[in-house]
Amino acid sequence: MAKVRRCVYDPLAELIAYYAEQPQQTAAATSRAELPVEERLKQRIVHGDRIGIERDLDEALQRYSALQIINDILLEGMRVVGDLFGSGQMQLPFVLQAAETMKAAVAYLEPHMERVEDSTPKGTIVLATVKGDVHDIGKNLVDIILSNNGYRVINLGIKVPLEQMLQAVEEHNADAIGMSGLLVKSTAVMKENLETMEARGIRIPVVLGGAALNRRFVEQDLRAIYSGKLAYAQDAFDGLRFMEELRREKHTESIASPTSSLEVSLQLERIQHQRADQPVGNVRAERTTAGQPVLHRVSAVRRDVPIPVPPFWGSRVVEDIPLEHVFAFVNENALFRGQWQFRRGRRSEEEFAAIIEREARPAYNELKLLCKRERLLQPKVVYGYFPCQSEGDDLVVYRPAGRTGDALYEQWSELPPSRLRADDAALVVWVRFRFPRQREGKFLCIADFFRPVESGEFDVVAFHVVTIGDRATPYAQMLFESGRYRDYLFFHGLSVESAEGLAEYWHKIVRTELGIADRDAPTVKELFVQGYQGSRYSFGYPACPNLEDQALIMELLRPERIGITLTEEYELVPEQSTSALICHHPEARYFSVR
Ligand code: B1M
Repeated sequence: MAKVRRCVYDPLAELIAYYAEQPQQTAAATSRAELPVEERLKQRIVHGDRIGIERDLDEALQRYSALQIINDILLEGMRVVGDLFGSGQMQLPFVLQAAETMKAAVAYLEPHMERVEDSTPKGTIVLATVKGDVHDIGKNLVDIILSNNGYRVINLGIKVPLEQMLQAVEEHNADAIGMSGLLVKSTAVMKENLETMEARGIRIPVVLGGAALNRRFVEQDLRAIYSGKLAYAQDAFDGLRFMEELRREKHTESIASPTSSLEVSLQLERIQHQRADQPVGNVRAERTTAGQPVLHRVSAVRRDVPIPVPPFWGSRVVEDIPLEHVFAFVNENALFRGQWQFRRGRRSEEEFAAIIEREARPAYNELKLLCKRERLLQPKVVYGYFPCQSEGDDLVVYRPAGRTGDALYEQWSELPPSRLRADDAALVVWVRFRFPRQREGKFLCIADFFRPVESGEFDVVAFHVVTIGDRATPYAQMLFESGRYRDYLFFHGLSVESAEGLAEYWHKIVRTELGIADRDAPTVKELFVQGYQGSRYSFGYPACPNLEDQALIMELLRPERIGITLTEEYELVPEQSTSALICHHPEARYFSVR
């Protein structure tokens, strides 16, 4: 039988294959020492091993210029890293470790790059989180990947108005703008920015990314309004591919179609929509302003379920919350896979679980200790229980008639800690929420989960705003700025998931205080999939998408008391904060209004 012989030796392919087999292992120093210096340096990049790299760099400097070392050796290593990441064989934390090594190597070589052209970057991008948005991490990951792959990144930070971006483009003669954002609001800001640029005849290439963005919106809606090159980037490596393509185009001076070839894969935020089976709603008769009767379909949600008694009315602040209680409610799946981006790829469940235990869990345990010791996370909650009634699709929240101003932001001792009836207390309307209703399926609306005004009874609604405090953001920023990229990803991820964990934990406290926690599932994991009575709805999510209603929660709870403010685009600051309306009704579940 003829032997299959490999006749082409491709060192890059060999290197990829080698690391694919053992991506996270540090090569034994002895065997590495025997390799030619070029291979040694590449290995160091791929393994993220920078201890003693200066020796190898000095040796390489005897044969190559600093620029040759960067372009032909180190960047080659980063290319392997990119390929391993792209094929699912390397996890993001290791990519960042490689980037850290790259940064350290470039910093060491910098004094050797004397000629101006030596330090010429492959291209320049102005990068920013758009106006009103405080989300940093997505953009910073793009910064790390680009700047350690030979590009110059002018990172303008968060809440950046378009004018500032354009000014930076001019000042730095940039080749592209990258805009990032967390919320749907930010996608509207991106659209506005593109419209303004189009109107002014600016055609600089733009790349957009962020959680609430999707490829269809960018490639269909936004491309229609902007005639410059425009691309959607699902992750930081898509940002890199965009810049590489731009560079290629620039070099060949060919005019590529804006719809061409960026190999970005579509990631749409997939919301679990309930199946629109048979309409199961009831019909509600209403009148138009002209007095004409109209029929609205409403849900068949029961309106006579028992109303729990809250432990107090009004609101209070809680600051002495042990971190262990919060950590117990951190969703590890969201942390490891969502934030730290450990991917299973083509591995078996068992192999993936082993990676998590070996690489993620020790880092998690260490980080928890650090956060406790240094008090980096300081959980705080403001929450309260309020009398309420539904009125059509509205939820009306009441206050005691005699309370106004600062007196609203304490416990309302004049109200009895019992169920309230219309003639029990002098209540007046304080805040009114208007919720959207499903136009198909069950015709649900959050207001349906509360006693209607006609019942003469007051229901109880809880609200909370939680934060893990104001030390996390500057600490994360410090890690990023000092090039500790892996630590940055880990710490930032834990900080935001701790905010979510705190919300989950506090929801449990509320259920306990309302006396409905006996319906809780036995494990925390099951609580993450609503294994309890009632629901925690956050504005901006699919059942109550109106983010502006954040302002009404601010009015009800005044979360400034725990250091939280709202941006002009209704984002909470610090970013590791979240708010919710908590509802006790047994039929209240997550749903989506389209
Ligand atoms: Co919430 N959240 N959240 N949240 N959260 C989203 C963003 C949401 C889409 C969920 C949903 O509706 N299904 C939704 C926004 C929808 C909307 O705007 N209406 C939402 C909402 C509503 C909210 C709150 C408003 C809820 C509330 O409290 N009422 C609130 C707002 C927070 C605030 O105001 N400060 C809130 C809070 C939170 C937590 C704090 C609990 C937590 C952390 C948030 C944070 O990171 N700051 C959280 C989380 C975890 C999420 C999801 C689940 C994940 C976001 C995340 O951290 N991703 C998110 C839903 C989702 O995305 N599945 C959701 C990890 C991060 C590394 O990725 O920044 O997207 P990201 O960056 C990625 C890519 O997007 C890309 O590369 C990066 C690396 O892969 N990328 C670029 C980003 N920018 C790029 C630029 C580029 C190229 C690539 O070139 C320029």
